Amino acid sequence: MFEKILIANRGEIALRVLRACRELGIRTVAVHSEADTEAKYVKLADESVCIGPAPSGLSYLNVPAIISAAEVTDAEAIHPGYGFLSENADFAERVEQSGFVFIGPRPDTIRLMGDKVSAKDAMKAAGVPCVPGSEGALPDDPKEIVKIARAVGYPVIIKAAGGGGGRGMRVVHTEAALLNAVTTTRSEAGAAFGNPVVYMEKYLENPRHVEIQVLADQHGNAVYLGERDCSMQRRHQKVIEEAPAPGIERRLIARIGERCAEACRKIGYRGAGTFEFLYENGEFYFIEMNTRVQVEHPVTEMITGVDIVQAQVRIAAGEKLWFKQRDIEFRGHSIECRINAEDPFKFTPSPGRITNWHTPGGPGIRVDSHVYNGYTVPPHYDSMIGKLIAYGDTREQAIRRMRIALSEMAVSGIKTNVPLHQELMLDARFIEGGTSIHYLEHKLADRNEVKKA
Ligand code: MV4
Repeated sequence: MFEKILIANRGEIALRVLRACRELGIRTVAVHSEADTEAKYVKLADESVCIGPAPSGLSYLNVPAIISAAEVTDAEAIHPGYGFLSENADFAERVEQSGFVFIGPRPDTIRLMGDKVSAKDAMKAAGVPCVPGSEGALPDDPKEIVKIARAVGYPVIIKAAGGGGGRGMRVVHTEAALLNAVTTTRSEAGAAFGNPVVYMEKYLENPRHVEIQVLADQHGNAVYLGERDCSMQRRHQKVIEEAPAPGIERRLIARIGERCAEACRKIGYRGAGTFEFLYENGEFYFIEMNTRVQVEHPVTEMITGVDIVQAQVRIAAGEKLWFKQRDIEFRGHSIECRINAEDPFKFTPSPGRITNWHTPGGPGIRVDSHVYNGYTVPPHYDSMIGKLIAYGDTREQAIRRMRIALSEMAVSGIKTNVPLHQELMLDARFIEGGTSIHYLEHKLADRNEVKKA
């Protein structure tokens, strides 16, 4: 096992990784920007290194500074967390070339999944069901593009190979709009990602976002840890996640999960990963794979008892998976509310000093947050300041516990989205379960209509 790990991230995930290392008896190095000097995980880490000024481009994305910090502290491995450099294949390569272990997949795998066309090709070849669409990239010939769209059937969606997470896509409803949409998406993609390659899919009008968590070691073993439903989102930012996904048959999850695990074995995947699917009319359609630990990993930990971050570290250290698929039991239900420093109605960021921070507790409640009384939320980064996670024997119990937890939560000095979560935990359609990816945005639009009227 490693003796020392450098954590190349900030906020709640830096603290989460630190705690995983502590339990494994590994010393930690925190790297931080000038804006995060007072952060809790910086104080708790065995060592810390300031890697630059507040803007993330100069600090958390500063590759030479991070590698140097690993060198001067004699760390053996680097955990990238999520966001920042976590899915940057060039960073992973630089880490390994400098003699450190990158806690994540091999750089080639990250590169393969970063290109959404090659990711889909690889998964299709490995037996994962995908959204019907173009065979790989769209050709230049307009006649060919029209032909492909006719075969797929309208509406279609044009996506950038270099995009993902909702960036660089355009829905097309008619042949008349097709070629303009392709041209525009291509040039936007070229400017934004330096890659003008686009592909086409059938546009699914009302799907759910259901993703499968996997773990794979470096010895050819892979398991799936079930699914998460992340359909409750606004502008591609998830707001609530839960596991299991309401109303989906366990047999179907087992079938898709096994396909994902088998795909990991086939491509020699290493570490934790997430297969993102759209789920509509009882069918799963793969869209993208994430090669990092995800924000919402705790709901899976709660229902499986597997510590995903510790697993990432142990796998990176070369351990064989210490359990088999049949050892994994899915028990109970878990819901996560992302707590953001933002206006609960207008969604504008609300950084500043937290003058009172009181977190809930009790049976089945977990709070993953780096925040404390007197902490100042810097304006430079993502507005998420923590996650409230509830567990129950049933979904109903998890919701009841979440309602109580939200009512106990006290935050002063900044605005948070806690009132939005309170509203959602009482929302009839949420309580029923199984809402689509469009539900929250429609609800918020209706809420604004009521306000105007
Ligand atoms: C789609 C889709 C409908 N049909 N692909 C958006 C994020 C990116 N990961 C893929 N996205 C979508 N791809 C097809 N063929 C709808 C979306 C989508 C979406 C997906 C997941 C969660 C929220 C979403 C919000 C809007 C659109």
